[in-house]
Amino acid sequence: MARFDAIIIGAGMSGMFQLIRLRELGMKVRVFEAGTGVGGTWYWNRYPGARFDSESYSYGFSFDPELLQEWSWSEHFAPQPETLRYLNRVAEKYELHRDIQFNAEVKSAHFTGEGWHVTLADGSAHEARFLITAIGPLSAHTLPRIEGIESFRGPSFHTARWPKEGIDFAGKRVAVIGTGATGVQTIQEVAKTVGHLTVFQRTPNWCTPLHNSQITPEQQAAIKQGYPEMFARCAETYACFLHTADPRGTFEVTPAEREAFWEKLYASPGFGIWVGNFRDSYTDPAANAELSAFIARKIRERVKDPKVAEMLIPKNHGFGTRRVPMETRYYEVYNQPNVELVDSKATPITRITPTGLSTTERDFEFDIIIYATGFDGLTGAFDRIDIRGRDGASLKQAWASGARTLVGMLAHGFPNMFMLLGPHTALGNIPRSIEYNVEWVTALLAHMQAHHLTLAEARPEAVEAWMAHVMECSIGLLSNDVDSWFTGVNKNVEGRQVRTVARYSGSAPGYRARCDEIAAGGYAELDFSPACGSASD
Ligand code: NA7
Repeated sequence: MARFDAIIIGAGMSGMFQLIRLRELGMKVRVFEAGTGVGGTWYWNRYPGARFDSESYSYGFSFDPELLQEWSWSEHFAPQPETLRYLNRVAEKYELHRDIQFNAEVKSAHFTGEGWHVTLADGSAHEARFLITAIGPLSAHTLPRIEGIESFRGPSFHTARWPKEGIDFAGKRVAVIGTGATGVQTIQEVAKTVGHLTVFQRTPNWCTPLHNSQITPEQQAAIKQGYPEMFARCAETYACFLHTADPRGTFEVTPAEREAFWEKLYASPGFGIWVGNFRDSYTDPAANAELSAFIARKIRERVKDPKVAEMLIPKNHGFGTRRVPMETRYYEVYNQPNVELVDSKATPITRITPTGLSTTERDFEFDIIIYATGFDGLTGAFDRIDIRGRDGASLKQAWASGARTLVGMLAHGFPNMFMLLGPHTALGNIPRSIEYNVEWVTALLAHMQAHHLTLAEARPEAVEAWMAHVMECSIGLLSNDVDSWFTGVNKNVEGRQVRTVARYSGSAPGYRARCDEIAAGGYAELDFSPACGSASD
């Protein structure tokens, strides 16, 4: 059996950066990665049209100034192949491959009393004192629970399991099921070459324009010069984006000013219209209704058939209360004569057949079926590994009615397990949170090394306090009343039918302040063994 100081599960951005930092602590580390390459989300999600919705330069790693100057993003919102190339460049620069085992799916991780015993799908066993999960908040993809799904004779796949060789849609009859951020990116790209496209939409989403463009040489120079200021700005904003809420309330300005502000945001690149809007947009129902009405008008202007336009306008949730898909000529797709929109709420899919699918209303024939049906968010990737802590307690059972963590990185009963991007960390512009979480875990491990501590575990009362804070942050959010991965709902997964406070919705600066306080206070929220202040201290 192979023994390491630390095992990291996952070679996405968090696993990669954690490996770099643990090497600096002199640790012997092994990363287990189910895929055949690094990149995580950007390795798996290779569907056509996959790209950033955050500005490329705000999304890359910030820890290596040399790399920032070396790498030139080609577009303001980079496409997936470019991001994967970037992450491969990082891996190459730091020679990460020598500590990563690919094709290595972790099946179980059991706490032994001294550390973690990890088994892989190939049956091999490995041990380490520390277990670091770098498995991503949106990585456990889910297929719909529809009868006959195995029976379809043509190619069919989930967007997160896209065939590496790619797919030619020319002249093909294609179905896309799902209209979340992924479905929207897929649909607008597939529609360019498809023979006939049928979109199955169960719930419409409020989508707004991305306004992507190439980065000019002048912009490139300014970006490279301005990195320190740009990352400093990301560190100050609510969700680490370049955009942050406008301090004004919706009704503090005149209707004309409001309209002009929204027009400006609608015409500007990126998430500004979502996260840079009036401060009360997602807490005041009246403010949200005004904003939603503005976006609805835009949809009606862009979709020629009024009946189709109405189908595309959400009626049961307001703008921004779910993740806003960013689009490029998405609504215009529905003006194409070879594109049909089917309302899967009114006429649900009843079965997948060998040649297509059936709804309650009619039968469809397809050459290709694409499932853009999303992920078991936040805790799904944890559930798929048999994780057992002290006394054999299962993490899945412990979290059956909702995850319980300390700052999203530790769980009581699971000593020496540290979660990067676990539930209840600040999300938003995710790499910014990844870098913070990795540095925090690294500092904790350095503290343990310095004080000869072998085990660390969140104290139950510290978990209680953090969970109370997580609940408190969520009070008054309109998104609480909407089904989505934000509220822990996935109708395709057993036990995920009821809304919970699944994520941390406080500000990223607030989150970091709390984590910094824990570190500065000598980690009083954690139990250590041997205890702090013992003979070995
Ligand atoms: P999402 O946002 O969870 O979207 C999944 C979509 O799939 C959504 O439209 C679902 O409809 C639809 N869906 C799921 N099951 C079915 C069935 N059985 N029938 C019809 N439609 C179905 O996942 P994405 O991958 O788009 O985005 C996830 C995140 O990745 C995103 O937030 C970004 O941060 C990146 P529903 O809305 O549940 O009615």
